[in-house]
Amino acid sequence: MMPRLSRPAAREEGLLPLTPDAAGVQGQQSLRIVHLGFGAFARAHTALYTELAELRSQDPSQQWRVVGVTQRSNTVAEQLNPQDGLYSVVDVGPGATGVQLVTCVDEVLSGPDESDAVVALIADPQTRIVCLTITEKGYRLDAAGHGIDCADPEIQADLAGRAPGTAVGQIVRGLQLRHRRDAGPLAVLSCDNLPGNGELTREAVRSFIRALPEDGTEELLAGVQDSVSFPNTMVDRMVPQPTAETVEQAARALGFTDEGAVPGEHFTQWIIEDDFPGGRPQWELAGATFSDQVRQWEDTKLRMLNAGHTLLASLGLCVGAPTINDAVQEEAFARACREMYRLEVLPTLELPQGVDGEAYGEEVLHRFANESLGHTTAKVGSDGSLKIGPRLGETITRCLDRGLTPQWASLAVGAWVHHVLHGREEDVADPLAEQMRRQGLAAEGAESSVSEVLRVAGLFEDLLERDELLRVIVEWVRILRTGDEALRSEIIRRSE
Ligand code: CS2
Repeated sequence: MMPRLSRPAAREEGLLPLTPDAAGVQGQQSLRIVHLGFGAFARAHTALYTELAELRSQDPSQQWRVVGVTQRSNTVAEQLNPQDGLYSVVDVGPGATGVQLVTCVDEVLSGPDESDAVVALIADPQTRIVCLTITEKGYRLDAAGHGIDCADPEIQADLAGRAPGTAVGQIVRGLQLRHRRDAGPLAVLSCDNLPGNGELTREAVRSFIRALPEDGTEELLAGVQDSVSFPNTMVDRMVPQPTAETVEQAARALGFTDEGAVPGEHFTQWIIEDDFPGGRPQWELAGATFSDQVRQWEDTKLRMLNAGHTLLASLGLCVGAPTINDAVQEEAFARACREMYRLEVLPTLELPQGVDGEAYGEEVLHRFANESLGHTTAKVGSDGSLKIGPRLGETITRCLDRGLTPQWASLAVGAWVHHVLHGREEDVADPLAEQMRRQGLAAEGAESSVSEVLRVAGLFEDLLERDELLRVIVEWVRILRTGDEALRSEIIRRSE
């Protein structure tokens, strides 16, 4: 039996960087990042950047530490806490460079059970950044995306004053306490795949504060305005769920059992707006880019990579392809993705300076074909009701505005609708799955059925008035109903 990873054991093996004391550094200031939604992505991306930045930093006056917070289950806390916060990231596929031990995490709190401790940490003056990777649904935004959804029972319960269970509730309670204590400035850094993620998070926080029943909300809003920043960011790395194989690979490299090991493709990118009033790690030393073109980067990544992911995952789910790699190996599906990029996304997208759109698309397709990654269509295709709007909405709107029929983006929507209506029930992972299927199937005729699913999901409401969009989505759904082969040959026919 291999011993479990822990700080004393890793120190003995020489796997840990020297502590400041041991390195002879006096009076170092320890600063903290509280990371809400400490799942596999956060560990293989954001926390890894902090680790590498700290290892390469030449500034001995500061040390950055991370406390992770889980949103739903305790699994990550159970994996990491017995290992004193240590875990490793396993590089997977072409270009892979091995296994990196991450040592900058102090502990993982369980958001649902320890929310008072989470609030206290957010309010602590040593905390300078609250990072979020809570996925699209974690924000609990209203359908228009202009703030939190006050009809959400969890938000209502948080507003009424319980120990907060939602991420936005925890942030606001933390800010309230910070404000009372005058604990100094803070950056709230959303790292989720939403366009304008910083602005959306600011609006979520502000709308939550405005909805609070107590006094003092005006003052708190002014405090947030003065001392809290919400930088926009674009994050990119494909991180599948860890498997037994990940744990084995980590064990081979470390000589320890690491139950918290996470896999990630070799490619990684992070573009950030530089607005951190309480300071930040030198993430640029780990390869992050500080830029004032974050919006272009976010749009490019969402509308190319994430939209392609959604297209391939939906098609893959319809034909029973288990992974993204399996889906992109199908000639028809790879063609559909290329055509969507070439005809619908690139002509309507403002690229960041110096980026070649066609080459970007080819690189993305190459990354999708990473056969060691095992990124499942089930995972990528989950939560479609929340992912489709940010990934495909802009492309569809802009094409329609120019009189172009976005048939490839509509294929992504059609395949998703088909899966929602006719996939095996247990395979449709979406908070609205049951409602979308029930109401979709109750509607009479293909057209009403499709528009009912989209209506329940709150997708493309105003666009559906334009017959063209509904027509082309319904056309694909009809083809999907006739079978996989008909689908493949229709895609090939239309792309020739
Ligand atoms: C994926 C993303 O699961 C999904 O929805 O599209 O997690 C994707 O892998 C990352 O955004 C890549 O940076």
